[in-house]
Amino acid sequence: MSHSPLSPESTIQHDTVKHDTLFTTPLDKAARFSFDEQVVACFPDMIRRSVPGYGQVLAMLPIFARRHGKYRQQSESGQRVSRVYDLGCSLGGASMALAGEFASHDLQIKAVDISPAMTIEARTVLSDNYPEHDIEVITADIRDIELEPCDMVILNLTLQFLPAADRVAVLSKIYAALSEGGILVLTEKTHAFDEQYDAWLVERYYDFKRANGYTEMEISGKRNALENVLITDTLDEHHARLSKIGFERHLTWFQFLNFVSIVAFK
Ligand code: GEK
Repeated sequence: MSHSPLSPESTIQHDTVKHDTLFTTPLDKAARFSFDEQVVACFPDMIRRSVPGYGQVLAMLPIFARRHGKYRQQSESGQRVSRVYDLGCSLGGASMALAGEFASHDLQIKAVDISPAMTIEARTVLSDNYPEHDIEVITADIRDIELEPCDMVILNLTLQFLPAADRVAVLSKIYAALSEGGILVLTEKTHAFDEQYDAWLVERYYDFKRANGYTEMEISGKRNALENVLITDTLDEHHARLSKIGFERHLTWFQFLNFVSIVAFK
């Protein structure tokens, strides 16, 4: 399968991708969003229709990797490689975007997700599409794993699912693992500190979802299910935390409504 790197559609295209109909029936109030088989089946459709700029962010990852992955690491066979972590990989959309733009021997990708339903599918999709590439899909909690020295870490819409108290520890571990010259790409849903701005951004975000075919019931069902599961920070909080951890330079390179992506340089 080939993807046009700058196409917003450059995400996983399965023959079996289901349309996201998860919240078309009223949910039990206590139902919480979880990354199970039901979500896996419609995930590529869901993420493209729910995350403004998802395709554009993925498309830039190989471009960043080319600039900052300088073959600083060594693979098991002794080859110089750029090692990239895709943390909270879901179905491996970011890993797919990277593998598609690199020769198999240049990159070593380690894709990690806590949900076995996600990693089972990610393993199949990645090995079907890039059988020659050095890609390991690991089922684990990113709070528990040790990271090998690496050139780039991708946290694409993942940090927001960790308890707030655990975020510094995970980011510190990433900072420690990155080689000098390496980067962290951190993409997150955020909220604005100012209530009026926040209300405007949230309303326009719901307009974005409506424009992508979601109904009022689906929008409110998802909002309720994500309550206390997806906990956003403000953009300022993200930058302050990165500084505190030790990143001297970090900038917001992408913003689309309440979704932002930051690059932090080691
Ligand atoms: C993409 N990055 O397509 N450890 C590991 N994984 C976790 C943890 C944890 N502690 N908590 C949540 N996850 C992807 C999209 S989705 C974003 C990322 C979304 C995983 C969770 O299982 C899910 O697969 C992923 O983080 C978040 O580029 O659905 O909005």
